[in-house]
Amino acid sequence: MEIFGNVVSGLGEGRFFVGLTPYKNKFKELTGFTPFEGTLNVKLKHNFNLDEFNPIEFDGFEIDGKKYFGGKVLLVKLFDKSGHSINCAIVAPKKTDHSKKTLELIAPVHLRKFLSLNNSDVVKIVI
Ligand code: FMN
Repeated sequence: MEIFGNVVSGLGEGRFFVGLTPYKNKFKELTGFTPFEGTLNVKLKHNFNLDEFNPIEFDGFEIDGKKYFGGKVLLVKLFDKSGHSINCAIVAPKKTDHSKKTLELIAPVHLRKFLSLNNSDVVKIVI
């Protein structure tokens, strides 16, 4: 399945969460890569239901009495418009500010740099 969307900016909160050691370790275990500390946001034209693709669930945890939510990840491949690609993963935390039209991606590298992406660039996600 192929999905097209546009690169958009987030609030930069994804970076904080992905940088937390328990999330980092979980993503390493579930995806095989240590995630770059940040997420790439991709806005779609339509709502996206990750559950249709059998995502892997991960549990939340607590640090110093603060609860962090679990969520779901799905391994995908991201392509830029020139056809360059990289294996990465969609992350859907149980609690998020994003609508069902925005996907958050994690990868072993800084995706904006690796694929020279700018806001509004079209990308393809292959599941
Ligand atoms: N938001 C929360 O309020 N509580 C959480 O426990 C939480 N866990 C998250 C875990 C991960 C791995 C990610 C990527 C996000 C999490 N969020 C959580 C969601 C962020 O608050 C935010 O909605 C989202 O990451 C937007 O980031 P951005 O502005 O960088 O796009």
